[in-house]
Amino acid sequence: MAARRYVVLLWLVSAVVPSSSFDQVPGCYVKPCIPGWVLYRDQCYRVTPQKLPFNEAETYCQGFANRNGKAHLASVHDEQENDFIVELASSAGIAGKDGWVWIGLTDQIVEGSFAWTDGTALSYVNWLPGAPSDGDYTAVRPMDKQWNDGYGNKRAMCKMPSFDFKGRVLKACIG
Ligand SMILES: [Ca+2]
Repeated sequence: MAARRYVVLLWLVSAVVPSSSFDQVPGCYVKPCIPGWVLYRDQCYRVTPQKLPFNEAETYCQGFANRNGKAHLASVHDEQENDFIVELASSAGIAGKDGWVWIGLTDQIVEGSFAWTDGTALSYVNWLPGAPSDGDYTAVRPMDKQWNDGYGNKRAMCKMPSFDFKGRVLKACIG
């Protein structure tokens, strides 16, 4: 039993977090999010430290995963989740009229048909007046909480299931 638990721990450590993250924050973590990610409802969120093109940001997010699923650019499903994302982006220093953060909404596959990169249903939008126009990728601006479509390099909001999503409790130790 103990041996099996050890194997699970090793798997979790190797699968969930890049070693560099563990190197920075030694200790044991018992649900719900890996270090640097913030829990909201049953999901964990993190703003990328670097500015990236939309599709590279999606790939970056997908580098984080646990047994409940992998991260994607964040989908946003209601005003409360939008408010949470805005607050997290603001706390990461994204502010002002030029302060935007990618979320996972794109119409790059079928022009005019927006879809979330995590495959969840499009149930809520918060476009700026006049948006979307001719961009393929969506960002939210904390200043007014609204969305616009565009291009370029931006910091991005990643979202992944928490460890105890579906009632599971997992533990990872480092250092
Ligand atoms: Ca488009």
